Amino acid sequence: MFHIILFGPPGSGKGTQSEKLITKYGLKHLSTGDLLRSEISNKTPLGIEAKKFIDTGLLVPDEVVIGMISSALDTYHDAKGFLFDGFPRTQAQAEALDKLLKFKDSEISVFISLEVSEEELVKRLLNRGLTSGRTDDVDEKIIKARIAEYKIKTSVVADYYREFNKVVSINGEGSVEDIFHALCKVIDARINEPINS
Ligand code: B4P
Repeated sequence: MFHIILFGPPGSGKGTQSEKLITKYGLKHLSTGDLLRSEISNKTPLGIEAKKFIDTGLLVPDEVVIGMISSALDTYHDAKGFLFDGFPRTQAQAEALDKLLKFKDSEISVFISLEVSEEELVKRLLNRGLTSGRTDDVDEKIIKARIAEYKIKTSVVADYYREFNKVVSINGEGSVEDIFHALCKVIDARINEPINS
């Protein structure tokens, strides 16, 4: 099985590139952001709770997102691999994911980090906020809170995977097509490599 983590700050293009990558590589897309937004629009108890965090730019508690990913892994047990988008976002989530994959005799194949300047992130998210209907994209203060939360809690996740030699950084600024090609180059170089080689 081939599993990718697509990593980066809010607005770095994880969702945009994930759509293209799953089509090309036939992986199952697991976006915790999409899963949470679906819970919110269905007004489930989990969604009502998660909305309070998302609307203020904070991360949703670890146990909530780990539970969601755990059940998605069970649901899609016959997938040929997963593309994790927006997960893991804390070290606790990274450790939990490693354990869940170990149960399946599997592990993360590559961790790809999209690098984008803060100025560009704010511009992209405000721009998306004009049409997305996402409450977390319309207010610059909330966007800045999301970026701060990323710096404090999420950027350390790259250090965690760096210890296992799995991290590759990609410039996330430029055209969507150019970034996609850079991602494919990294993936193609690893996809036929035996794990731990
Ligand atoms: P997410 O849904 O993961 O979303 P995101 O970080 O906003 O965006 P992404 O990086 O996917 O950006 P996109 O491609 O869309 O998280 C939302 C919230 O959910 C979090 O703040 C948190 O509260 C909660 N949450 C989610 N997962 C969690 C977890 N694991 N633990 C705890 N809480 C969690 O791109 C953004 C914009 O840029 C788009 O408009 C796009 O068109 C544009 N764009 C993309 N690529 C571009 C390019 N190359 N050039 C110009 N524009 C580009």
